[in-house]
Amino acid sequence: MAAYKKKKKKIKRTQEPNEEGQKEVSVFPTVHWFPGHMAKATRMIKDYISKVDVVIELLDARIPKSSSNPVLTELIGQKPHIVVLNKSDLADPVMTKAWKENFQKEGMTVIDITSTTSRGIKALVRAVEVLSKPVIDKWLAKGIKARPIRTMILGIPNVGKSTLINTLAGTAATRTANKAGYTRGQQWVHIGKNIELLDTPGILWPKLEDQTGAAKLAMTGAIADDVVDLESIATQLISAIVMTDKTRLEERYKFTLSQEDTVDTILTMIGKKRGCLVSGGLIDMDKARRVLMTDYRDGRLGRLTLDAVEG
Ligand SMILES: Nc1nc2c(ncn2[C@@H]2O[C@H](COP(=O)(O)OP(=O)(O)OP(=O)(O)O)[C@@H](O)[C@H]2O)c(=O)[nH]1
Ligand SMILES: [Mg+2]
Repeated sequence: MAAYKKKKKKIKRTQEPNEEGQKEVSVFPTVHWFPGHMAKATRMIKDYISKVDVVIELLDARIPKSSSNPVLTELIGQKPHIVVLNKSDLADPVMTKAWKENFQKEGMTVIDITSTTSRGIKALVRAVEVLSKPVIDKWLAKGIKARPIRTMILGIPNVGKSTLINTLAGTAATRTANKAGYTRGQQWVHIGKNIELLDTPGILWPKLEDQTGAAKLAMTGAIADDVVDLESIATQLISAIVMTDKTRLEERYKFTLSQEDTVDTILTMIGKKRGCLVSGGLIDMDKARRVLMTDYRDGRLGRLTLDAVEG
């Protein structure tokens, strides 16, 4: 976390023309934000990827497109590769099905799981076994004695890599935390006799050029709150919820919304209901924004997928 905090002072909102030539307010700094530990982790992953037989790429089922790291896609290359949509308990099941079909159409092996409850874990182990069979057959053909299959779990920060490994191993072997950027070192874990798994630190990519995608990474908790423009992120999240189903907000915070309500009036009401006050009885809008974001991340505003399948 220290790395994030150090960079905080350098953040400024930049304005860049979008495709239509209009000025778009950037919600993230496009320079000077990539933490040093992520650059280091990227180098470590590059070193290790050649040593593993199968790669498990963990995506967030709420944002399968925005949580796909182009740097990892490039590093994975042609390696046997399983796409795993985690946190499917927080995603819209109809959208998850559509995303799975979309990945399958592209020839990918894809599985949706909830690593906190073990849902989908057996299917994942089976998929690792299926993908490793040709590798083992090759060893046998060459007369090489089989060793356990080595796999590596890759993904953005906070997507649930360590939780998945813990669940697979049936222990609390690796550390987990509900904040971005927790795992720092390398840790191999044995799954039965035949599979070895490497946990890796979550990484993002240096240039978060797609501002909408970056905002979704922030909404779901992959980017630490202290490096984002909270006002912009909360505004986009409220808009996404209202567009999907405004009763989610009404039921959670016990108020009724009208046509006249704006993001500010909604946040003010959330702040009032949750006692987010500063002296003089004013609403602490940042605190209200954090309440909203935490509620979304923890599924208290219902299952909401933010990336739609295109085409
Ligand atoms: N609802 C839900 N929460 C999950 C799921 N998987 C993980 N989490 C939660 O997400 C948070 C982050 O999990 P971690 O396993 O630490 O994530 P990580 O990818 O290892 O994070 P870094 O090591 O920081 O990159 C924790 O609070 C987990 O309990 C899931 O399937 N559903
Ligand atoms: Mg971790």
